[in-house]
Amino acid sequence: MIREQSARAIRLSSLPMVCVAAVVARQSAWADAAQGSPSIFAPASTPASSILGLSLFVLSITGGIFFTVGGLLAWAIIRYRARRDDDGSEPAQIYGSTQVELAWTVIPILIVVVLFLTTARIIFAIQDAPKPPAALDVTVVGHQFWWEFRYPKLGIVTANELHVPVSSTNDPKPTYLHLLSSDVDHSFWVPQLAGKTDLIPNHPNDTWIDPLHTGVYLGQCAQFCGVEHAKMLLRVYVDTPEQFAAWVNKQKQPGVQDASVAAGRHVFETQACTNCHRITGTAATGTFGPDLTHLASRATIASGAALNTPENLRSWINAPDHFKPGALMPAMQLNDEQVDQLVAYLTTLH
Ligand code: HEC
Ligand SMILES: [Cu+2]
Repeated sequence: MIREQSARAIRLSSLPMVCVAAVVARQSAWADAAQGSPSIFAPASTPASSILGLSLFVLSITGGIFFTVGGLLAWAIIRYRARRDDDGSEPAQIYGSTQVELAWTVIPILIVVVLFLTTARIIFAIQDAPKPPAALDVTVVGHQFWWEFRYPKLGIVTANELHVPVSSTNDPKPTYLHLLSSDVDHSFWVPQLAGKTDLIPNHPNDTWIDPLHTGVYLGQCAQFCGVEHAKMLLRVYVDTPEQFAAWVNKQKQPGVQDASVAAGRHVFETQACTNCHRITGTAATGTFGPDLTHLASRATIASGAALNTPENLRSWINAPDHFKPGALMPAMQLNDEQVDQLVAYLTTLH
């Protein structure tokens, strides 16, 4: 019975070890699947790497404390358990020990000071990083429930899918993000690129990323901002310098004018769509919803809620609630022909 109990105690006390081992094993799997898996264990940018380094440091110190305290506790429980031949008398009672009390006061204070200083050092290293002249500036505006991206120096406005150039240690090309909100609190979080930074109304925040590998990095609004908060996803495309230049060139063009879809454009321009959406080169100048000038260049619609396919566009226009119950775009009550024409038009907007 007793042997069984101690075996169980050992099994329980080794549980956290097993968890840590599992996390470490998964970590290499995550690193392989780096892209597409929004994992803090596969950093691809300096701020994210610094934060992971700090987390592992804190985890190793707190893990050390956990195993020391847990181990001593388990040892005391087993070593001094009740035995059949106990006479029931109390053990000797000892009060006050200056050494022991000093030790358990001073050591924790030192540990907290070390954790505090290393954390503060990383926070300031990220916040105060000097901005190189080659840095790209992007203004990110949080909306219920989508992201607006403005490139003030390039004259580009887009939504939900951020394009940035790849950076390297020799030739740093970081992207500096200026974070604003048009309504409530949101939080910009792409775990592989940087820590969370909130977008607060009337309180601009700044952060930066310097992605070191090309690819798509996924993220998500990390602050509850309303019913559709969970479907306020982020995609960051890290492009080669050539891909990025080509993307910039395309985004600077006004909306494609394709005569074969003039009927769809007419529906768009004569419905309330124009109050909320902008398509440069048309009468539509609304800013309440995403800029649609280059809608067809995006892989997803509605902030990652659905893939950008003609069928999904049709469902979206008929009933935005189908993908995003509570989305702030109304169902427009158009007939099938109008929706078909609209979808045909929207799919030409490369
Ligand atoms: C009252 C304002 C409003 C009106 C009117 C409106 N929309 Fe929207 N639209 C929005 C908002 C807000 C979103 C973003 C929803 C989200 O992702 O949560 C949106 C998203 C979209 C998207 C997805 C864009 C993207 O990049 O993800 C498309 C396409 C779209 N609207 C088309 C239309 C069309 C076509 C009409 C007219 C038939 C229309 N909208 C009318 C507000 C509006
Ligand atoms: Cu949000």
